[in-house]
Formats: sequence, structure tokens, C-alpha cells
Amino acid sequence: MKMTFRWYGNGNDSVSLEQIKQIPGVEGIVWALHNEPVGNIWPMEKILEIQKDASKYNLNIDVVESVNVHEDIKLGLPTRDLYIENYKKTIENLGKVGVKVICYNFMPIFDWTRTDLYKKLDDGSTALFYEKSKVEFEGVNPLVLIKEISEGSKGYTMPGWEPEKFERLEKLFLAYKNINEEKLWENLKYFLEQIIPVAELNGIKMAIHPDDPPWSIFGLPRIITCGENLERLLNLVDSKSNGITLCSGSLGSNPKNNIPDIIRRYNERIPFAHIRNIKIYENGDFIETSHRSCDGSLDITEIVKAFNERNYEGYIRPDHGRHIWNEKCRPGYGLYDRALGIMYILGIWDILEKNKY
Ligand code: CS2
Ligand code: MN
Repeated sequence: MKMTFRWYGNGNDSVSLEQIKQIPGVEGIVWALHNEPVGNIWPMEKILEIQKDASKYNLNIDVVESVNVHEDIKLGLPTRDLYIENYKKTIENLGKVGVKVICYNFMPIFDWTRTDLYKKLDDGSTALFYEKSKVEFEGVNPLVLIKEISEGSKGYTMPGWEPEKFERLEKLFLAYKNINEEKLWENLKYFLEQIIPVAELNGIKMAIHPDDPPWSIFGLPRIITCGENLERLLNLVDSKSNGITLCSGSLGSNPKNNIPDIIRRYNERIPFAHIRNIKIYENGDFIETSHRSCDGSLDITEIVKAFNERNYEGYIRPDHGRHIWNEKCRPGYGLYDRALGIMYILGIWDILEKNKY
């Protein structure tokens, strides 16, 4: 297992590389060119800048999260071919600096979705929260919800909810009227058939991130939601370069998803993992908790054990953390709770390793 930590870049993150380097066990950053518009080719000089920054701290840049997929590709519009060509060139550019894994997702319009980014937990910390009744009712108006969440979010937005997208939102929703789950599968296949050979040639594994939450929201189709669909994804193009980002918190918000089971089954095709815990309430709402098993609904010990049993050699990172000790940070992406999460994961891992001999 290779431990990593997500970093949003100089001037774009409250956490510094120096701090990341001091978290025990961290070997690399998980990064992206966050200011590059979706669909553009990532320029070599900007990629090299990140490499230079990270190498000062002896951190690798093996994992990129995310190279986002243009909506035209997900919608299967004629313009998709241009964006797919650009995506291929980005893969090639990333290959040149030795990137090994590219995480991406195929969620229509939005990325992860929550209704409150600063919900109070019993211990006084705050965390990301999803309240079903705010999103999942007949006639919900996403624009109203977005506004409400943005107002309470202290200037941060959820990925995919960027203000510049708001104007296009109505058009996008209209475009998705023609896209059901099967059509989305077709468009994903078309995309993968073209990019996976390029990833193979460049020594890169593509790792799709599950939909979060793993069910349809606002009437939009979502397909990367469960073990069965992950298997379907892997079979779309049968290549080691067509893989999964195993995100415990995303898949885990549906209690039917047995995460340790999924890990044991698809371990060979999981080049990258996100580990976090969530507490699911009886009505289906969920909140992100500390990583510790007893704090949430997921058995993180068993999840790490499943990776350990398979001698997992992929990359791993703590996913979101709570906001603790008055830290001012991106929602879910502070230093403290994620660092605690790493120590918990490594603690479990070390004891399992020790017990092997
Ligand atoms: C991430 C996702 O912050 C997160 O929860 O796991 O936003 C992830 O970066 C994207 O879905 C990957 O494309
Ligand atoms: Mn994740």
C-alpha cells in the first residue's frame, strides 16, 4: 500500500507540502490542475511545475485526481471526439512525468453532492452531510438547492457546482433528458474504448471514482453505484488500465454495498483507494465521521484488512475529514482529521503485517 494525500496546489490549499511531508507514511500527493478548464489539454509546463514543487519535499506525483470528463463526452454529442482527443493528449503528457494512476468520474453534471458542508457532530466538530429529503423529492429545483448550499458554504463550492456552470445548468439538464442509464453506459464505453489503449501505452491506469451518493439525484442517471455495475465497467474494456478508485465512503452510503467484499473481488483492478467513514441514519441521511470504525457505519478495520489480505500494492488516501480544532480549510480537506485518518489506517495495517509472521 502506498499512502498519499490530496493537495489542491500552491495558493489553492490551506495545507502545505511541508505539512504533508510530516504526516507519517505519506509518499506522494494526489493532485490536479484545478484551474484548467474541463476539456483542455493539460499543458506540460504546468505539469512540470507541480513535479518541481513536489520533488522539493521528495513526494511523488504518481496519482492525478481528477482529469475531469467533458459533459459532451458523457452526453455523447458529436463534439465529444475533439474532447476525447484532448483527453488522450493529457494522458500522454501525464505519462511523460511518470504518472501511474488517473482518477476520474462519469457523473452527469455534478460530482459529490451534500446538503450541508458544515453540519455539527456531537463532539462539536463539523462535517459534510447529506439530507435525503432536501434532494430527493418530486420537483426538487437543483438551482434553488445550489444557491442555498453556496450561501452557507463560506465561499467554497462542491466540485461540479461552480458558479460558472450555473448559467449553463438549465441547458445541461435539458440535454440529459435524452440520456438514460443505458445511454450513459454506451457513452462511457465509447470513451473508454478510445482512451484505454492510450493509457496502456503510457503506463497509466485509469481509475473511475464511484458516484457519490451512489444513486440518481435530480433525475440524472448515475451508473457507478454498486459491485454489479463495477463489474460491468471492468468488462467494458478488459484491460488492467481500466480500473476502479475504491471509495469506501461513496459506495458505502448505500448499506447494500459490501465494501470488503468488493475489495476482495476486484483488488487486481483497484489501483487507487479512498478511505473514509460515514454514519448512515435510519432515514438514509448520512454524515462523514472520523475514520474510526466505531464512529460510523463502515467497518474501516475490515476494509483495511481486505486490502491487507490481498497484499494491496496500490495507492491509498484518506478521503474527506471532519473540520476540527478550528481549522479553516476546504470542506472535507483539512489537514488534521485526514492526518488522523492516515494514522488510523496505518495502525491497522501495521498490526496486520506484524501478525503475518
Ligand atoms: C472526491 C471526488 O472529494 C471527493 O469526494 O473523492 O470529488 C473525486 O475527486 C472525483 O469524483 C473524482 O473524479
Ligand atoms: Mn472519494
